[in-house]
Amino acid sequence: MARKKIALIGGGQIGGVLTQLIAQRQLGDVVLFDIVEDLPQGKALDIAEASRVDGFDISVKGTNSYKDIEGADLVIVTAGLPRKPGMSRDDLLTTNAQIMKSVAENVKNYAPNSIAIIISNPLDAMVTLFQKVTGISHHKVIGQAGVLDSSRFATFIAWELGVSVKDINAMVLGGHGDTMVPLVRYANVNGIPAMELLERKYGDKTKAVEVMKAMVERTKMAGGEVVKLLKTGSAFYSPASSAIAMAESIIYDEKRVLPVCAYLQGEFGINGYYVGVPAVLGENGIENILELTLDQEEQAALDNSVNAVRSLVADMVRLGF
Ligand code: TXD
Repeated sequence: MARKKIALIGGGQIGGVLTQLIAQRQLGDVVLFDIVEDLPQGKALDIAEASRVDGFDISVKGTNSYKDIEGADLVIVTAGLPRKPGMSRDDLLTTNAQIMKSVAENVKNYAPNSIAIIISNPLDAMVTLFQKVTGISHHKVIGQAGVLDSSRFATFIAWELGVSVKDINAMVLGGHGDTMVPLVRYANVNGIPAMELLERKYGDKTKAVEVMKAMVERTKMAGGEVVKLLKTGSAFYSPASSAIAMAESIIYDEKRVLPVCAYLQGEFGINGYYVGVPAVLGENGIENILELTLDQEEQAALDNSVNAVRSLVADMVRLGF
């Protein structure tokens, strides 16, 4: 099998970790692009020099020239500013839309047949813009948010119940903002509803609901919690790992069911917007969107989240993008 070519646009914090993870897992040859001179070359050299110790023989190239991404099979975009303490993701809109537009124009030129995973914030708007500018089919332009938000939710549940996080299934739907929708009713430990285990732990339904509510709130604010601690940027290890899970499912055609930012055409009653939903990821990108029954409260929360995405996209259009 020919080795895949993976282009990473943005050689900052997430781009660097992505490069290392791809190298260690030998997912494909990496081209790391950034506009900052020498930065991607320096990171690529540093990571390549670990090849003997880590035992990988893929090529890792840093570049400031878009020509080097030519023919990439997979493109992962992290270009754009991260949040500083006190900022919301939406505060990044104007700056990052400008960056995303130029990234998309170049991907359109050099890698129009690629599948793209977008990570830059504000996520839902950036995916929308990237797809619009490149014209790449919707099912091949996918946003990363849900895998991370769900992993955060699962981590908190595992800590609370004192069980391995490997046995937690928990999903977060909706936009990648404060209105995201952690699905409590479907959260489980190897099939056992998380709420049932919480009720048994506390012997009290009200207390169990209160504890779950706190975990839901922490999940929604988890990005901000990290920003506040780091002070100079936002989370980067976990977003990189999350994008790698998506990339692996695509490259190895695993058909994993992952919550991703996908373009909806009527699913969940939503039409014409990119929103976080469970999807099957395989060699063709998004191969299926899995709909599930939501109760009234869950559907209302999802609708509220979609409204936030809608107004973000409207703001972006108003700004001329
Ligand atoms: O789950 C998620 N989707 C996210 C998204 C979780 C955490 C952070 N998320 C967002 O990813 C964050 O808000 C940012 O918008 C992106 C990238 O975060 P990162 O932490 O990697 O930011 P850095 O370290 O500032 O890196 C961004 C790089 C930096 O090296 C810039 O020089 C580069 O982007 N950059 C560009 N690259 C290419 N082309 C252009 N025009 C460009 N402009 C800046």
